[in-house]
Amino acid sequence: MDQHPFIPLPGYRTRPEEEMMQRARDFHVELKRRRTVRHFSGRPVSRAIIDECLAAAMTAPSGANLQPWHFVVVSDPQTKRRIREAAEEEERRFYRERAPQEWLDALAPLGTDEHKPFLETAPYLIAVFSQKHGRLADGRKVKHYYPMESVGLATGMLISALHLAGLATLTHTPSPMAFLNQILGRPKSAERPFLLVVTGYPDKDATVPDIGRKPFGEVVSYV
Ligand code: IYR
Repeated sequence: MDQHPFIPLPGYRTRPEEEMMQRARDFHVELKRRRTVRHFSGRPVSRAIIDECLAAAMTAPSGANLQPWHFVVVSDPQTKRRIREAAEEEERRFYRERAPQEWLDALAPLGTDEHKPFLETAPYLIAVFSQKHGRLADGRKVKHYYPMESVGLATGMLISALHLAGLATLTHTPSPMAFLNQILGRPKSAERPFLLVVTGYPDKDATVPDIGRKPFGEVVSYV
């Protein structure tokens, strides 16, 4: 394949260092306010906002720029119910049989269990799929590289965009998630469900666990 034409870096401008610091700080402060929320209001959210956030997610870097992702935005109540029922069935097995004690102990402080009412209350469930391969117009397969890493980056950008827009999110990973391929009609051979981004306004009585983050110096080293 021919190399793409190369163009001058579009839209880049240098900024005074003070402005850089202010922007970095503002972004940090804003992201620090993001919390995983498990109590959603049923208040509808305009699809245009979701689309804008998805468009932001799709700017993520990806292996060989092959963009190995697909997003299914679910708002249909019947489909949400089917997803809730399937997820709760898996989660029951997880909490009662499959999860090793060590895992249950790690989750205990967060108070999660097999009940997932938010899968019906939240106006949107965004199912993120990672694609092992894509298809050319003529049906030929195109292998994707680093799909998990790429989709992880896009999902991080998606939850940041949704947060910045003023919405609450919950990254939910029912395990196993193969039922999502079936319910949402996505090809099983090419696509793996990555996670569900439960999206909406927080319930007015929403609470979150009082947790923090590791100290900076523990997480960052300079060499
Ligand atoms: N998927 C289960 C369990 C769970 C696992 C992890 I790792 C979490 O950070 C939270 C929950 C559930 O959603 O309840």
